[in-house]
Formats: sequence, structure tokens, C-alpha cells
Amino acid sequence: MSIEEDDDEETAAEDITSLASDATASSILGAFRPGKALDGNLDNFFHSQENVANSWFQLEFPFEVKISHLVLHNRKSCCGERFKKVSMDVGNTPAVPGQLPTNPRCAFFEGPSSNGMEHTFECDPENNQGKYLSLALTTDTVALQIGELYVFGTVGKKKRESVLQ
Ligand SMILES: [Ca+2]
Repeated sequence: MSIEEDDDEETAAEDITSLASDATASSILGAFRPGKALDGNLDNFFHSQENVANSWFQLEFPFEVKISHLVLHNRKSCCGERFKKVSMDVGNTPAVPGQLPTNPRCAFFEGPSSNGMEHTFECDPENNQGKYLSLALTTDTVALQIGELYVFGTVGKKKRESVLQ
């Protein structure tokens, strides 16, 4: 019997949302900034500009992360059905405004959702690794809206130490 070394691969998935270094979007409607999807408040939300093709929301991490699943809370107050045909992609290529993200897909939601609905989207952490996580509308709907997003996954031990210093 031996004591195993700390192994990054065996680290349990945890909420890594707060490790993100930036949150951006293809467009923003007024004060409904991307940070509104990350503030722990289910009563507010991120909202892209309306009727713009290929709307996306992106989290950037300062290092590659392995993503196991996402928990998403839709906007509560209205228009939950707008969240549909959403592609969730993870990789090292940042998204470009006006274009759909090109990273490998971790999940796809056919939808439609409804007001305030909570969703869990499973990813494969071994195949869904990178610095960028994007959620993108792949269909014509009014806007991308996200009440709250939680990202679960793992980071390497050395990377974790560099963040904590
Ligand atoms: Ca919020």
C-alpha cells in the first residue's frame, strides 16, 4: 500500500466560477453586463443586445481549466424561452464578436427554457479543457440572457498555487 501523490486528475470537481479573470460578451444591452450573471443574485441577469446574430457570453480563466458541468439559472422576470439552441464550448480560442465560438463543444441545449429555470449541463472534463468557456445562441432568438452561471471543474495544483499567492 502506498500513499498516492496528489494527482490533478483525481481532484474532485468544485465551483471554479470565481477563478475566472474576465467575463465578456459579443454585445451588451445597457447595464446588463456579463458580471450580472456572476454576482450570485438570481434577480438580475446578463442580456445581450437584441436581434444580433451569433450572440455569446464568455468566461476567461487565467489558465486552462477542466470543466465537468455548468449550472445555469435563466432570467426570472421574463422571456425565458429565448434561451434555446445554446452551444457551450471550451477551449483556448477566444470568441470573436459577430461569429460563433469555434472551440470544441461541451454541451448543447435544445430548449427552449422558461423563466427562472435551473439547468445542469454535463461536460466531459477530459475533453473540455481550456481558458475560455462560451455560451452562444445558434439560432435566431431575441437575445442571450443568463441569470446566473456556475462553472464546476478542476484546475492543476501548480496553477492553483499561483492563483492563491
Ligand atoms: Ca445574477
